[in-house]
Amino acid sequence: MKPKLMGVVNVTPDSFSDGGRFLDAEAAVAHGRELAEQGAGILDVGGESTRPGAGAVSAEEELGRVVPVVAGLAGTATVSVDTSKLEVAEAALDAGASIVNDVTALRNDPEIGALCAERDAGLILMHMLGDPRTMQANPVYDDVVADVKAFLAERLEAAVGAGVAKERVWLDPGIGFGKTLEHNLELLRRLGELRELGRPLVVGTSRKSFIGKVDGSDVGDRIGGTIASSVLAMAEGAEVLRVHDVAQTAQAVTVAEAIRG
Ligand code: HH2
Repeated sequence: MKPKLMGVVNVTPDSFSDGGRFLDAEAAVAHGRELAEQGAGILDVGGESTRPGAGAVSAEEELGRVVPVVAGLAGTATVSVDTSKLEVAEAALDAGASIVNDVTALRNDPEIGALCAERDAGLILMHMLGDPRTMQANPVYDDVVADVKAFLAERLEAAVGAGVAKERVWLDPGIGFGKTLEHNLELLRRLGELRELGRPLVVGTSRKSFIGKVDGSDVGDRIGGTIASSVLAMAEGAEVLRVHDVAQTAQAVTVAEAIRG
């Protein structure tokens, strides 16, 4: 099955790859519309950077960044909000988002589970070791794939316990979130094992530093690595690919799908 593309719409001054460029809400909405035209079926709007070492943002500030962009994009595509804060998730759902993308998998604000249940919203649960300030310090796993799988299984249970329909939950191994280069490569190589959890997999490799660690490329020059990793994730069963470069990834996915038949 051809995966859906989730286009990244960052409204932050400090995102690692496009920080500051779309701070202006109007520009962010225009960017989101362009990504939808290029083939993004989902637009992921985020107002807090999760870059390693990034500073925290208040709920008020994050809300101010995210809500006008969600409202401007609702109706253009399915909108997800990339947040770990209950207030921001709630305001974004009010403004027209239908998915909450929580990179803390309900650990920061467990009540996001009840909110999604009540609104029948989709929920993305992502694996992260530690938090963005500390996650890259010295990540250690017994077996990174087994550990991530056990974590996601436990978080899926927590979401279902909070009332979220299992069918509304998507799972994400969290490429780059508390992982060494080897951890990231191993997760991508063995992604298929996570399909045993029985939920669609979301994978975000776009422009991430593991690509630069493989070939020395800078963040602005990682489209090739993004496409290679996205297409291999697709071959391993990823159903959603979270990317900045939608047009190029859409072409890659379309050609890969044509070859697979
Ligand atoms: N990666 C980032 C942010 N949110 N959400 C999911 N589900 N999966 C990911 O892999 C993921 C995510 C980091 O990328 P980006 O949004 O470009 O950077 P920043 O967090 O600095 O805005």
